[in-house]
Amino acid sequence: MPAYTEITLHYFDVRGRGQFIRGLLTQRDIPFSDDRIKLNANNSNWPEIRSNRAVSGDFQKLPALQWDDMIINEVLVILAFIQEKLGDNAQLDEKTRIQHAMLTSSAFLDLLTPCINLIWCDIFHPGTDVAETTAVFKRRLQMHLATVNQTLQQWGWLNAMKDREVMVADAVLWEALDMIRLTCNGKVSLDHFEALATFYDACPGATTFQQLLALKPSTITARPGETEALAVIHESLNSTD
Ligand SMILES: N[C@@H](CCC(=O)N[C@@H](CS)C(=O)NCC(=O)O)C(=O)O
Repeated sequence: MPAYTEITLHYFDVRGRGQFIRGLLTQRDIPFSDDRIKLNANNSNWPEIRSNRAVSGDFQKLPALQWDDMIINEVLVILAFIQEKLGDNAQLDEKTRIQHAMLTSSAFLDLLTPCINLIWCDIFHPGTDVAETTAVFKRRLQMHLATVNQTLQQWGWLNAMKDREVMVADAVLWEALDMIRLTCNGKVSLDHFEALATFYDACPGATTFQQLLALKPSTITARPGETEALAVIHESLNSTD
């Protein structure tokens, strides 16, 4: 990657859909400006920030990644772009490249995004039964975790991971597992998912990811009252088997 590249990540000052980008760029020693956008108490400053496309990009959502004169929206597109720019695609054969892309997509869409949606559920879906939504979330999450666990074993992910740099898929999967831990307060355990449990502990990026979070502790989402919303979710999980 040329040394003169100027990179800015515009994202809210939360973990959400952006922390894994911060984690990956940090782990890979890529200098970037971490534009952490602070929302006020009721998020009322967002419309003005949103309308500034130099920050929010063509799709007026975050994250938006500024890479020299280009601004990129859409997490999966941003991640594919970074993977290419870091030169990682060139390190992987075609089959492995596709595996990385599939794992990135599934970790983001099937594991991480549902945590965010659950935390926001009663705001985005007024009148929703949070306990029932949480029970459905838990069942589906456990199914996805079992699938990803089996797939990592089949692909020999843990062994392959030792011989290469930390890549996009690792960063997203690690963040998804950590977000699940916080969202579920330990009620969805990795104990039965050996490959995932080993990955979570032994991923070579884990120390960097944890250090970054310790340095700048953040809520998972920008939902007002996230702590209280999580307490309701945890209580709901306590009453499911
Ligand atoms: N499809 C987009 C979704 C991005 C998204 O929903 N971002 C949220 C923050 S995590 C956002 O910008 N919300 C404000 C809004 O939708 O107005 C992606 O994958 O990047």
